[in-house]
Amino acid sequence: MMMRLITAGVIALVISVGIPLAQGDEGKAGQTSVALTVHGMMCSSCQKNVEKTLFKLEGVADVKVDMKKNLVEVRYDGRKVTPRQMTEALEKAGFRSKLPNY
Ligand SMILES: [Cu+2]
Repeated sequence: MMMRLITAGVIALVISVGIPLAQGDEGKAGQTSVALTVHGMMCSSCQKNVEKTLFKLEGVADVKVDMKKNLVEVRYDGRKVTPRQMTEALEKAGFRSKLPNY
């Protein structure tokens, strides 16, 4: 189980579209991003619900929703939260969601 979580985290890191962090950029240390696939967003209220759900997780710094593509890009602190925790929170809120390449 733990191994699975770590593997998922590593994969998400590899796939993440984050710009390489400049060394010494302390405020953003540990930050990376992941693009989750999220289904079931039909209107701006769904979109807000997705944003709210993700921002409730500690370590989530930014959420960008592309409803047409069913994509949600999340910038987060990888030391505090994992993409899997994000998809689990979204599932609980009623949105079918997937990690990249799952
Ligand atoms: Cu809606």
